[in-house]
Amino acid sequence: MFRKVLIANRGEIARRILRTCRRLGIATVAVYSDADEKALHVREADEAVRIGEAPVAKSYLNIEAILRAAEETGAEAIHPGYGLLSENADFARAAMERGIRFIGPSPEAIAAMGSKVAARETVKRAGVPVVPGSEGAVASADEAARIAAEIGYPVMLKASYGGGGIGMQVVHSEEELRKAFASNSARAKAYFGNGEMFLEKRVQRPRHVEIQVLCDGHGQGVYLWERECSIQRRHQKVVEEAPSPFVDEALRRDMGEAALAICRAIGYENAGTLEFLVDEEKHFYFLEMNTRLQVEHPVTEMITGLDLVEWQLRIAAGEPLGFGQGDIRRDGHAIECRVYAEDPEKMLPSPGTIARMVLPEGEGIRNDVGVEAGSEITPFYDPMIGKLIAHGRDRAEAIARMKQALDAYVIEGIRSNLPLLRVIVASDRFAAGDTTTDFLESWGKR
Ligand code: MV4
Repeated sequence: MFRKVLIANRGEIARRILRTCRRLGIATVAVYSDADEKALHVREADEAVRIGEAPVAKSYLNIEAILRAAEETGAEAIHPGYGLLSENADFARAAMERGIRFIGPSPEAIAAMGSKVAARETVKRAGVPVVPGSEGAVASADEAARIAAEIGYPVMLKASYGGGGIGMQVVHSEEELRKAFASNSARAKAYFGNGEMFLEKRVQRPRHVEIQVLCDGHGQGVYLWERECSIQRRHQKVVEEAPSPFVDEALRRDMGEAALAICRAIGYENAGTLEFLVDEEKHFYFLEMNTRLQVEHPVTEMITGLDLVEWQLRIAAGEPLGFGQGDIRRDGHAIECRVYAEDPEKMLPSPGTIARMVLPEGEGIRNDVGVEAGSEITPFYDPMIGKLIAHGRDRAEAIARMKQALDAYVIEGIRSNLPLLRVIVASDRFAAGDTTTDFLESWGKR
């Protein structure tokens, strides 16, 4: 196992990684920008290195500054967390070339899934269903119109390197498609440096179900069941849970086997997540793969009893999993609510200083937070304050515990989405598990 690990991230996830390192007796190096000089993750790490100014481009995305910090402190490995450089194949390769282990998959595996067009073709070849659509990239509006006529409207126009809904649009007619093609491609090019586009048939009332996997470097892989992430707003997940109330044993097994087939096809190593759309008839279609730890990983940890960061570290250090699919537990039910510093109606960031903060406690309650009273939420970074996770013996108990915890949660000095979370968790539709993608459409439009 590693003796010292550098954490190339900030906020709650930097603290989450620190916690496991400490438990395993691994020394930690934090990195920080000028805006994070007094941040909790900096205070808690054994060492901390300043890597630049507040904007992420000048600090948390500065590959050279981070690699230098690792070399100067003698860190043997880098954990990238999520976001930032976590899915940057160049960063993973640069670390490797300088003799530093990247805690994640190979640069080739990251790149194979970085392009959604390439990922679709790889996944098809592995025998896993994708949503019917274009073969490869669509080069022009004319070609898009031809393919859309074949698959039938409505279609989804998507950007190969897109994310957060950028470059993505539902299209109902050829006229709309011709207009949408150039603008979405240009937007994707501006945001992600690549305007490559593709088409899919639109799936009606889909659910977003994702499979967590762990694959070691010795050919062993397991799936850690699914997470239901259909409650999103503007392509930002708000509430996640495990298991999914919509997934039965047969679907769970089929999706798990499909996830592992994809991992085998690309020689995947470390923790990863396969995202799928599931339609009303319980057909599933591969969407994309996240080649990193995800924000919502705690719900999987709560039902399996596994520490995903620990297994990321062990796999990166070359250890075998040492257990198989039959050893994976699935105990009870877990729900996560993302608490954001934002205006609950407009859902726009609400920066400022947290005057008072009281985290709920109790049986089955977990808080992963990056801030405390006195912390400033700056406009430089993601406005997530923290994640509240509730576990229960069944879904009803998890909901009851989450409701109580949300009522006890106090944040003063800035606005938060706590009122929205309370409404969701107390709703009849949530109780019924009726959590399709249109769940939050009405909220905020009142
Ligand atoms: C779709 C879709 C319907 N049909 N693809 C993809 C990225 C994710 N952020 C939203 N995506 C969707 N892709 C096809 N072919 C609908 C969505 C979608 C969605 C999916 C799951 C949960 C919430 C959603 C909210 C809006 C759109």
